[in-house]
This record gives sequence, structure tokens and C-alpha cells, in this order.
Amino acid sequence: MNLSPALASSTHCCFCSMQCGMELVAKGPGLAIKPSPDFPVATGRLCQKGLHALDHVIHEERIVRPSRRMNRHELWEPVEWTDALSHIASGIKEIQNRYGNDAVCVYGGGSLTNEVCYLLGKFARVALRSKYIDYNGRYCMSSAAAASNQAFGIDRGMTMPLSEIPKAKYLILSGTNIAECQPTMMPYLLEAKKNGAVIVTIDPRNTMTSKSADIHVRLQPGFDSVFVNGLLHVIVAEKLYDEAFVRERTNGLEQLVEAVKPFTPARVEELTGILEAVTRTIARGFAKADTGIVMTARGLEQQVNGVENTLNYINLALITGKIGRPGCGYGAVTGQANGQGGREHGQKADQLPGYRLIEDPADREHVASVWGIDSAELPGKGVSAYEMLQKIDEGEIKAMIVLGSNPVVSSPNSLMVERALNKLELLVVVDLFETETARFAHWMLPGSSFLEGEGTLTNLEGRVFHRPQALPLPGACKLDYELICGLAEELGRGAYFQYDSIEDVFNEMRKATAGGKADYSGITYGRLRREKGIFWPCPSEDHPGTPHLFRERFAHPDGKARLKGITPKMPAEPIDEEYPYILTTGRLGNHYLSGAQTRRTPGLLKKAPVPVAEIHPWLASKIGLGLESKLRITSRRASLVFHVKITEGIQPRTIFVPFHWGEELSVNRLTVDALDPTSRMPEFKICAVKAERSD
Ligand SMILES: Nc1nc2c(c(=O)[nH]1)N[C@H]1C(S)=C(S)[C@@H](COP(=O)(O)OP(=O)(O)OC[C@H]3O[C@@H](n4cnc5c(=O)[nH]c(N)nc54)[C@H](O)[C@@H]3O)O[C@H]1N2
Ligand SMILES: Nc1nc2c(c(=O)[nH]1)N[C@H]1C(S)=C(S)[C@@H](COP(=O)(O)OP(=O)(O)OC[C@H]3O[C@@H](n4cnc5c(=O)[nH]c(N)nc54)[C@H](O)[C@@H]3O)O[C@H]1N2
Ligand code: SF4
Ligand SMILES: [Mo]
Repeated sequence: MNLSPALASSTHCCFCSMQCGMELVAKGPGLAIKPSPDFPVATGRLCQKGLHALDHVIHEERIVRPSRRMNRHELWEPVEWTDALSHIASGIKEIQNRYGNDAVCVYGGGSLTNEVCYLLGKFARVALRSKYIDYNGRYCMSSAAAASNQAFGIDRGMTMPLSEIPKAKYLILSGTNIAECQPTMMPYLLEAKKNGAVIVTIDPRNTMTSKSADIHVRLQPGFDSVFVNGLLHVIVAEKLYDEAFVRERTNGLEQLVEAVKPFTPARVEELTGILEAVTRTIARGFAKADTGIVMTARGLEQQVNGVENTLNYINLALITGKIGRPGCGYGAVTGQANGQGGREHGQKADQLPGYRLIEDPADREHVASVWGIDSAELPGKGVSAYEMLQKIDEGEIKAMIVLGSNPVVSSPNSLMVERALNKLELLVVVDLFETETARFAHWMLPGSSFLEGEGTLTNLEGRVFHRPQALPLPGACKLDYELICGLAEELGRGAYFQYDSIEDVFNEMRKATAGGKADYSGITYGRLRREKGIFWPCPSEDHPGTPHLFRERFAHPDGKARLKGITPKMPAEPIDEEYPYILTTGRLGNHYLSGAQTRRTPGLLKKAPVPVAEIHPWLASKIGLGLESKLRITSRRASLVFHVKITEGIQPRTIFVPFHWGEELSVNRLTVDALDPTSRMPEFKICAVKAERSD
């Protein structure tokens, strides 16, 4: 692919939620990436993935023209755009005539701009008039979102900007591997440490992050709420909580006190093996520190008890009064590039833009009036991402449009997903590559990469910023937003999708969010071109934005946060004699999610060419693993063979496998599809397995 000169030199990384600024600079005949000298999130720094972010964009496997086939065993046939969109639209109409509007669904993503996320939600409700839309963020931030909404009345991943971290004297980091997953956040933690902070990590593995910790708690997956109850028990028993804060700013103390009563440090030691003294030390240390921050991520959130686990960590921040003042806060560390904005503007089954609710009459009225339709025309709420895939398997949904996700690799129990996709009458995948999901498609449409699509994104702090178009589109690729509007036109709903530019889309979105929880109405492209990001809520053009939440009040009507005592529950698939070990899954520093982009990045792939299972020496010797052996892991759903790394760092009964690969290397063939009852988040972090030597 020829590299054309950059249209704009300043952009942002496409990968994680830090959204580091980067510069595209000339290098020989082509371009190279350098860290931005002045974007405040990570000035002057990029991790390995960021430094290589150009490679997949210019990769020879990039799909650059629309193509079709009747079934997955045929070869792809290139098609002109006008034919592609009109054929897809007539396919959709035919399916909707036969089975009803809800027979067609949309599956979106959290790497997309706010504008594209917003348009996908509008497209499903206004162009398709289907209730079925959800997105990959369901697998990512849904438990944290539900917990924040319950506890605080609003869901913004971090209650404070990253710049508060160095002011904290005590940091509790649970189920979050920042050193590999948000590497440029590490300097904030190290600065806190230099300022005398204590850092505690809680994880079944010694991770790159735990290397910087003062205390590492090596927890068996699934025991977070037991351990946190131990911490809360000590804080309550020793009256170390912030009485004034609890009285004036929270509800629910009595119920919490009851729930944690049985969890003495001795009991916690019996249940988890964590020494009594460790529980006491952390509880006292955190409660007595002047300032402190609690951060959680997918480790404890991607569980059937993910919402409750998260609520319990929030309890810890609330009961000690460590929220809403300098050096304090809670952060659910958001994952994807636009994992925050992606969950605010209506691609979630039950949501409308601005974090409005699709079942709330006033919210429906507001958004319908912005969209120029009658609110009665808006469908109701649909179902979560995995449940949508189940509805395909059951035959209720017949067609799907996927834009910005690779669910065959990223969904739990993925053999079910493959079976389901085979049943679709129409599968349209809009991507940069022929992904594992596109292999089941009837249509592949070439969308735009992060360097081609202008728009806004919202990083893990809640900072909204503008990303200009940096490169022209290659081949016949289309901007994602134009493609969505083009398809709406062919469906006869073009009147609702008339925009001259992406800024037009943003301006409509601002109106749709006005007065909502995630209020962007005061943010304009003009302001974003001048300022280095504006934190939502920002309700008017003269409003400075809100970097710090909850200084005065929480977002519930009474202004108070909710403490909620948690009674720990079992995982969906506890270990037993037949399946005696726990499989947990997660990430590596050099790959990103389904690997669609990073497996096509030679500089990253060479560092991690295949997934390697981490196991403890105890387990290795128990199953007689030889020097050359591989490991066969069998769950109730499938059996796969992996290379192995033997490490003291992992909890002895736990096996860790990264999920960035497809087909026979895809650990999601093994994972269980149990969902959290509230968030509908799959339990990616725990399933029961057998482990055997495989030579
Ligand atoms: N390099 C890289 N960076 C990324 C991504 C990527 O794919 N690659 N993805 C981005 C996205 S979308 C996300 S959501 C974030 C995810 O960021 P993280 O949530 O930090 O990443 P994970 O590796 O999924 O899980 C974190 C840790 O949870 C631990 N864990 C497992 N079970 C438990 C448990 O029961 N309790 C506790 N306390 N810990 C447990 C795992 O051992 C792991 O170290 O990263 C973002 N950044
Ligand atoms: N076992 C296990 N499974 C997991 C997890 C886990 O920890 N363990 N974590 C879960 C989490 S947190 C997440 S977020 C999901 C993510 O899982 P996926 O959604 O599958 O993740 P990606 O690989 O980012 O998929 C994005 C796709 O969109 C394409 N793409 C990227 N940018 C653009 C764009 O601008 N436009 C268009 N049209 N396409 C684009 C990419 O090429 C890629 O194919 O995985 C989940 N699955
Ligand atoms: S830390 Fe995240 S945003 Fe920054 S360069 Fe790395 S992957 Fe990109
Ligand atoms: Mo994620």
C-alpha cells in the first residue's frame, strides 16, 4: 500500500483507554510514529503497541473494497459500493418482511469514535427499527458500569483525573495489570511511590504491575469479595472508617456492617490462605492513610459476581472517605480506546445517547425529538452481546451487522458463536481485515482505521478529545460514518441521516446528550481544537468541564452514595474432582484484544507469536510436565493444547492463558458463558478445567 503524506500530524493511539497523543512524522519515503510532546495524558511516552500502531493500518491484508459471497465456502467477489449497499439493504428488508424488524441486529465496538457509536445506536433504532443492538463493551466495562451506577448514581470510570494519582498515599490495585494494559499510566504510580505511597496489588499472578507493589496479594480467582470483606471487617471492628463522611455522604452502613461481620481476618485466612496479618495491615494502612485510591479492572469484574465484587471495592473507598477530595478516588480502569464514550451514546441494548435509558419515557421523548421521530417508534431494550449471539443460535435473529469487533475470538464459549454465525442468513462485517468473524460473513465492507476517521473519543479519565483525520482512505475504503449513513439511505431512512461532516454528527449528539448524565452539550469541535480535552459532564459552552466528580455530592437524587454489604457467592463453575483447576484469561503487553490488529504487526507478533499458558511448578510436577511438553487444557466445552511457562508467580491451582488468538489457539473455546445477573458480563476470568501433559 502506498503511503500518502499525513493530512494532520497529531493523532492518538488506537489501542488502550489512555489514548496517548502521537505524532505522524516523515521517515524516509514513509511515515513513523512518535510520542506527542504535549498531550497531557502521557506526554512524551508511548508503549510498544502505540509505537507500532501504523503497521496494521498499512498492512497488505487490509481489505480495501467491498466483497460478497453467497456462503462461507465460496471465494469473495469484489462489488461496487452502490451495489453492495443496495443489495445489503434489500437483504435486510426481505428478512425484516419475513421475520419482523427485530430479526436484524447490530454488534458494535468500543474502539470507535463517539460519533460512530452514536450513529450505530441511531441506525439500529431509526433505520433498522430493531431493538437488538449491543457491543463488545458488554464484555468489558458492563460490571464496572453497573456498580458505579448503583453506588454513585453515574458511571464514569475514574472519579478523578490521572494527575491525582501521585498525590495518593495508599493505592489498592485489584485485577488490573496496568504495566501491560495501560503502560503509560505506570509513571503516575511510580511518582506516587516516590512520594511515599504504599502500593498493594491483588491478582492471582505476580504481574509486571505487582513488581512495583509494596504488598502483593496472590488471590485465588473468585475470592475478591471474601478478601475485601476481611478488610472492611477490620475497618469496622477497629472503627477506622470516616464517620463524618459515612454519615453525611453515604447510605447503607448498617447493612454493610452486618454483611462483613463473619469475615474476621482468621476466617479470611481459612478461606483464601491470605495471612491474617496481611489483611489487617492493608485494612489499617489504607484506612489510616490521609489520601488513597482504589482501582479495579477486568480481573474481578469479568465474573458472574463482577458487579458485587466491584461494589465491594467501592465500599472500601467510600467507608474510608477516600473519594471526592485531592489524592483520593475510585477508578474502574476502562479498557478500549473509546471504552468510556462507547458506553455512553446508545450502542448498549438499554441505552440512548448521553447515558439515557431507552425504557425511561422522558429519555425516549428527548432523544426522539432530536431524531425527529415519534417516541412511540423507538424500540424497547434489547439483550446483551452474548445473549444476542444466543438468539442467533436459537433462530430468532437472522441477520447481523458487525462493526468494530471480532466476536468469534472475543466471546466466551466461542464454539457456540461459530455455530450461531453459520446459521445467519445475512452477516455483514465492517472491518479493516478478514477477521475470524468475517470468515462467517456474506459481505465484507472495508471501514476506516483510526488514522482515517476523524472524530472524538473519551479516555479512561472521562476526558473528551478530538482526533483529526491523519491519512487519506486507502483503496475503496469508506469512513465508518458514511457507510452507516449510506446504508440508512438504501433502507429508505436517509432523511434521518443527513450530515455534511462528522462535526455535524457530533453537534446532533450534543443535543441528544443535553441534560443527560453524560452531558456533552457544552463541548464543541472548536473548543476541542483549542483545549487538550474536556471532561464530561459539560452542560454549556462556558462550562469548564468536570475533571473531579463528587466533590460536593454524588449523582443519586439525595446526593448520597450507596454502601452495599456483599455476601460472597460462588463462581458459575466451581472446581471439582473432574475439573480441579481454574482457568483464568487476560492480556499480554504486546497484543491487543482479538489480535486482529496486533497479530498483523510484525514487531509485536515476534515478541509473542503464540499464546503461552502460565502454570505453577506444583501443578507442572503434579501432571508430570516434561521439558518439551505442552499442556492440554480441557473444559466442559473444548480441549486445546498450549505452550507452557512454569512460574512461581501464579496461584498454584490457577492457569492463565491470554486470549489474543483465533481458532485452535483461542482460549475462548474453553471459557464458560455464564453471565452476571445484572450486567450480563460473561465470566471470562473463571472456569473449571483439567490439565494434562501433551507431548
Ligand atoms: N496490552 C494490552 N493492553 C490492553 C488490552 C489488550 O488487549 N492488550 N486491552 C484493553 C482492554 S479492552 C481492557 S478491558 C483492559 C484490561 O485490563 P486488565 O483488566 O488489567 O487486564 P486483564 O489481563 O484482562 O486482567 C487483569 C488481571 O486480572 C487478574 N485476575 C484474574 N482473575 C482475578 C480475580 O479473580 N481477582 C483479581 N483481583 N484479579 C484477577 C489477571 O491475572 C490479570 O493480571 O486492557 C486494555 N489494555
Ligand atoms: N477470554 C477472554 N475474552 C475476552 C476478554 C478477556 O479478558 N478474556 N476481554 C473482553 C474485553 S474486555 C473486550 S473489550 C473484548 C474485545 O474484543 P473484540 O471486540 O473482538 O476486540 P478487537 O480485537 O478490538 O476487535 C475490533 C475489530 O474492529 C476492527 N477495527 C478496529 N478499529 C476499527 C475502526 O475504526 N473501524 C472499523 N470498522 N473496524 C475497526 C479491528 O480490526 C478488529 O477486527 O474481548 C473480550 N473477550
Ligand atoms: S498506553 Fe495505550 S494508548 Fe498509550 S501507546 Fe500504549 S496502547 Fe496506546
Ligand atoms: Mo475491554
